[in-house]
Amino acid sequence: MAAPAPYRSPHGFTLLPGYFDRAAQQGLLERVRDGLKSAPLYRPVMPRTGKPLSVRMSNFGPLGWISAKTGYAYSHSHPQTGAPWPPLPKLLAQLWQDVATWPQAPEACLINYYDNTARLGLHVDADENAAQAPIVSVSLGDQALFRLGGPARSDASRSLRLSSGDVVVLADEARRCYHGVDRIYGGTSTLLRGGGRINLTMRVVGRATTRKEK
Ligand code: MD3
Ligand code: FE
Repeated sequence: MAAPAPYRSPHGFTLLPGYFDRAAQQGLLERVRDGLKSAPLYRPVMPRTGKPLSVRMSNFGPLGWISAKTGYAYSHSHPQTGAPWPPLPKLLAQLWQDVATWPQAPEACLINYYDNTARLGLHVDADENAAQAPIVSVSLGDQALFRLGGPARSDASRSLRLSSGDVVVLADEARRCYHGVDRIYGGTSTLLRGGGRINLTMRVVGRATTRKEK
């Protein structure tokens, strides 16, 4: 009798636990706070319904991912201020160079802020024309219960905790998998005064700005 197949992480999923030490996390956080001065966190709304997300967002880089009543898009400017997004901090550009193994630099870095009640429903990241390029993620602050499924919404999923300083690289098959954040564990980190969690995801967008109705 064959043993049950082991549950394998999708090919291309790499978790680098504790990649950034506390000092580096603090440095990164300072850069994020600088950027948020000119590009404040805003609360995106769902396409069509206009229902607000619980996660608040902003971006670094020439392009930023936005969600509005009209759809998801990559935009050159902040939806509320109309100003261009702040440049990607050097520390993050360096991280991409060190872990992405991709010739092109990231064009967008989405900043997600979760308070202790925020969550992010299961979804795939499909608004990038550069669908082959990896995504690199950094977690700062409170731990998150992250869920990673397969390429179909109904595929089995597994959950893992992401902690402050963790880096995740999503390439190949993993890049196309469903994922979400089921909960934040308040009080598990002292990095963010006031608590909560920041997640940064660097992406190559490719070609022109997209606007897709979903
Ligand atoms: C797995 N962010 O911004 S980061 C997102 O913790 C997003 O804020 C989550 O999902 C967060 O779109 C997860 C890790 C991550 C990022 C992109 C992925 C995992 C992924 C794309 C495909 C599969
Ligand atoms: Fe995602």
